[in-house]
Amino acid sequence: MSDPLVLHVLNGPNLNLLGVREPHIYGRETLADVQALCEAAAGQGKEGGATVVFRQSNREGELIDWVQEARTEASALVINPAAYGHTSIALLDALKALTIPVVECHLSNPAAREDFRRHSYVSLAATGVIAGFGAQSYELAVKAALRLARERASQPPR
Ligand code: CA2
Repeated sequence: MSDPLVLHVLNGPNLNLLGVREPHIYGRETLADVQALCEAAAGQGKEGGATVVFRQSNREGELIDWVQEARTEASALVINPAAYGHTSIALLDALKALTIPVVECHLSNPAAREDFRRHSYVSLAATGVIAGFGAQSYELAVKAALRLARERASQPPR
């Protein structure tokens, strides 16, 4: 049997405030609720399920360290870079070093908000982007990332 997949889910600045402020934009779920949603979507603890490593940081350097860690430790990465998606070339450079599938995920739809949210550096390194479905964006992102990881695992090594 193949090794169980490991999915890293990274969350950027201020997402620790989820459910506490601005529920009209980001929903009522807390980050702990989102983590539980991701674990359920990954089938964590079930046969054939993936293990989810779920993290949040307000520090750009810490997020970059975790992206670098995902290079060797994860089968796929889901990242909600929050505002760093719009600003961080350093995060983009770290993501570009990955060969695993990367799914960028947003609660809101940044394309339908202020102009400065329309550009994402992270999108340049993402396999795909899911945005605008609230907490459900994470569920969709986890499913997409694991599907890509499974496809990759079933391909012969190159
Ligand atoms: O929609 C998303 O998921 C965002 O990544 C959220 C970021 C924003 O800068 C992006 O443009 C889109 C903001 C995260 C801040 O989260 C808060 C949650 C509750 C209360 C205050 C901030």
